[in-house]
Amino acid sequence: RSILVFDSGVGGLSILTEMQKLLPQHHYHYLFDHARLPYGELDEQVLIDGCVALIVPVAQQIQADIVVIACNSASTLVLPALRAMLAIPVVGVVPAIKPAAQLSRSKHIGLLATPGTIKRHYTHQLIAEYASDCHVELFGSSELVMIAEQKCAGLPVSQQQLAQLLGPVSQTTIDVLVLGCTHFPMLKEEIASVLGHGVTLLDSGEAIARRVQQLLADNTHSCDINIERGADAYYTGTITEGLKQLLVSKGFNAIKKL
Ligand code: DGN
Repeated sequence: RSILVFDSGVGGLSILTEMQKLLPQHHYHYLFDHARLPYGELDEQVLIDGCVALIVPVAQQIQADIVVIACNSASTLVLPALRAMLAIPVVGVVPAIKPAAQLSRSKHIGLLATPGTIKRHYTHQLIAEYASDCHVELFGSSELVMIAEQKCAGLPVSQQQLAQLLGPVSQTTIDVLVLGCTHFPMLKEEIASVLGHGVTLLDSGEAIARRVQQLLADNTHSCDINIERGADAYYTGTITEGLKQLLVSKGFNAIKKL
């Protein structure tokens, strides 16, 4: 099958990795909107219109069987518009609030995401529905997104800068931190070393891979003919040589600028 994975930048690769582990038999195409990164700062209507205009033609062109919006900032906003335009399943990635609330012993958890995800109605609804017994602290950061981008471009990550950015998180007594931005699992080790053993980090990668597995198994209009289609990466804006290397190492045939 052909799976289109979308993000503003490299964050979606954290979701892609989990899907490739669970479902290695499929073709993964990666589309990212570097021209408008970071999404956490964008006007909501600009984000909805931009995502629809970018994703729909690529999904049609590659004859995607499923689209994964591997971005919390976009998923908390654009899913209804995309589903109205596409006849295939569209899976979103949203913060792992429910498992975090279940896992927490102290019932004091944190959500680290982009400023956009932190303020979304969708996120507040998730918290009200699944974590009403918890005290949930919200931390928004676009700087961490850019640090994850730098890391994937092959540049060093300053542990000191990271410790400074995570200062407000360190000062709390949370026992579970939701990584509510797909860029943040790229920095999991660095974040863990700042926060120490007392805080469990939780992201949505594995849950999304299982959801995709379920949808592909359920899909009644599946094509039985296994056509070998190449899997490519598509991007807007610019990318560095370091990021190009990373994408090549992920096995994409071609890296194409839109
Ligand atoms: N990776 C995206 C997310 O999960 O929210 C957004 C990163 C960004 O563009 N700010």
